[in-house]
Amino acid sequence: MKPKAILVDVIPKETSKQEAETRLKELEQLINTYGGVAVIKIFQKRGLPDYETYIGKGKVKEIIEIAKEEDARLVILNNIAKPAQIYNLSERMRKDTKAEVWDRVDLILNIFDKHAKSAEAKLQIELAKIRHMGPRISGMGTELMRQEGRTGVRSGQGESNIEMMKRHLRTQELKILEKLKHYETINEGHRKRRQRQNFHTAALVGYTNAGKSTIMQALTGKKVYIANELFATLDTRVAKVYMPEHQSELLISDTIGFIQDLPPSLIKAFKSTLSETVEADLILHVIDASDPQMEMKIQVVEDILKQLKADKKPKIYIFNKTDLVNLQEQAPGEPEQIRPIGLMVAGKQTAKILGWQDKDTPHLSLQEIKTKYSKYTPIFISALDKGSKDQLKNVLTKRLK
Ligand SMILES: Nc1nc2c(ncn2[C@@H]2O[C@H](COP(=O)(O)OP(=O)(O)OP(=O)(O)O)[C@@H](O)[C@H]2O)c(=O)[nH]1
Ligand SMILES: [Mg+2]
Repeated sequence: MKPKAILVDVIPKETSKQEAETRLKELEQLINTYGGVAVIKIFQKRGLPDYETYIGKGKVKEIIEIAKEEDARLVILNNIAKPAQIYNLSERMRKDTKAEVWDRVDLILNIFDKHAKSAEAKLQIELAKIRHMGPRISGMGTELMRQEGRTGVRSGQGESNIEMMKRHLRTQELKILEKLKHYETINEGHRKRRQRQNFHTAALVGYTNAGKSTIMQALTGKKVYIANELFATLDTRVAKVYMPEHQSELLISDTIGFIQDLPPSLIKAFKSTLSETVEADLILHVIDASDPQMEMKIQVVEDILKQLKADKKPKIYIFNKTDLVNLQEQAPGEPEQIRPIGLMVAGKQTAKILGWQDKDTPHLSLQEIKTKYSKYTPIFISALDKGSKDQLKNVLTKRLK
């Protein structure tokens, strides 16, 4: 049976209704990807999270009641909480319910854990878990968390135990880093060889589920895993496509997708997987044009590229899934019409179901998008369409000159 989950999001007071709904919708997709099912979605508007339990006291009581009623096994907090806050909340839940408490990063890490196939991906996840969960990853941590979680009480003995645990985790971390070095050396070797062969390289990046792997397959013919779920891809694949004008092969890499609210430590843990992106000559930023949150997601991806120090590279913006949107050009002389991207056919249906106000969504016309992102040679494709391969190759040929 799928574990039942209660989804909770603590959001700043000024968050719009649409943003709040989309955040919870994304969290629901994440729990589905994990294999669970959301029984209720709750948000709480607060200036600051509760010091002890992240969620305010009243809400905690409410959640306990729901968890009992629904026999929920998981409470997922859509935020990044401190280990002590998760511990305190877990203790409250444990008294009356069977529910475990995870924050957003715990959930993402558990999805990674389930999907990871390569030894390299598994090591990176282990590293991220140590960094995020700290003492929570092993049962050993429970008593220590109790000590740390008790506000204001810190015995000398407790302190030294915590130090001991931290040392232990640090040793584990170094062991994994050592093993990961081995993969980095191999990857580095591959990259050097390609450089010697004078191959150009392009890296597909983008928010998770934007269609990166579909584009990879369309361009190169290489069979890759494609699915309507978040984090379908967790490692990096490289395949080539012949570029007649350059009389050489272009190497395309497809990698893990990005998502909002990722702690930098998690991105750092995936350094070895993401090195293909960092080293590429050209970045292909894939964007789901049918997504109402398109612009926010572009920003998330740009921020992560910055953290990876890959933001200054030449880029192409690939607006994908245009089959789901209505994209006619404005005929000359016609009055300006709103042709919104980011809240199109699919977006409008979703908006209706969720009862969003249209005014919440910033509308951008096709022309506005072309102007705004002109630096990045924006192209508009549907990766499912046979013609997309030639469209992409044309743009690549132009940009690689
Ligand atoms: N309608 C439509 N669906 C698309 C298009 N491109 C991809 N999809 C679908 O979108 C979903 C996600 O595609 P993927 O290629 O797996 O996306 P991704 O960016 O690799 O996602 P992750 O690896 O999970 O980060 C799949 O169900 C695809 O079939 C498109 O142009 N139009
Ligand atoms: Mg993928």
